[in-house]
Amino acid sequence: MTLRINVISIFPEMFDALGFGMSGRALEKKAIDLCLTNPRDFAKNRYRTIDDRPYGGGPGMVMMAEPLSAAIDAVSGIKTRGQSAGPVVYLSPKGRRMTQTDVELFAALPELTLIAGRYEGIDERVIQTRVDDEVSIGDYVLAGGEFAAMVLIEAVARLLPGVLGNDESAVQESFTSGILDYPHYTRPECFENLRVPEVLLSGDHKKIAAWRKQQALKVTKERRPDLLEKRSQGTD
Ligand code: 6GU
Repeated sequence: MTLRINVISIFPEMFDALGFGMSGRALEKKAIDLCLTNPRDFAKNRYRTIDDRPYGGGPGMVMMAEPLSAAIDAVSGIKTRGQSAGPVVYLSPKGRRMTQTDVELFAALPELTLIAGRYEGIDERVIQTRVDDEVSIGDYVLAGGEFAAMVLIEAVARLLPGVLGNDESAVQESFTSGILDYPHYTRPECFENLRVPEVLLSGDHKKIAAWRKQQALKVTKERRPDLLEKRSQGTD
C-alpha cells in the first residue's frame, strides 16, 4: 500500500529535506508517493505571477485563486482520475490544531493533498471550493505552510507499515498512549557521575514496566496535566 501525498507549494525544493531519516525510508520503500506541484506552473501571465494585493488594502500579498485552484485540480484526482481520492488539507495558522489522532487518520488514507500557503494567505474562495480541512501545527506563526506540511508528512511516515525498523516504537511512545514518554538510558552505566536507575539493570521486566509507567505519569503531571485530564474524560 502506497500513500499518495500531493503537495502544492511554490517552493517544491524545500521538500528535498524529506529525503532523510524516517521520511526518506518511507519514500525509498514507496510507502509514500510524493507528488509536488508548483502553482507557478499554472500562472496565466508571462511573469508567472501567483500573488496579488489584498482587496480592501492592508499589508502583504495574497495567493491568487486561479493558479492555486488549477494546481489542486491537476493533482488531486478531480481532473486527472475523474474523482477525488482523498481530502485537500490547507496548512494554516488559522486551522484547527493537529493531533496524533489526525495523524493516524491521515496515515490510513490512500491519498492526501496538502496546500502550503505563503504570504498573508490564500484567496478565501479556494478554501470554499477546494479545501476539506484546515490544519495548524501549533500556536505560533510560520512564514509559510511548507515546514508545517513536512511536519505532517514526517508524523505520518513513521506510522506507515514497514517504515519503522522496530514495529513497536511507533505505538509505544508519547501521545499514542496519551501521555508523555518515560526517560531513556543506554551505555555507559555511569556518565559524569550520573548512574542509570538501578531498576533498569535489574532484569525484572515487570518492575521495569511499572517504573516507566510511574515516570511517564510523573512527567506528564508536571508538564502536561491537560493530557491526563483529557485521558480521564476519554476525549482525543
Ligand atoms: Cl500550518 N502555517 C503557518 N504559516 N504557520 C503555522 C502553521 C501553519 N501552524 C502553526 N503555525
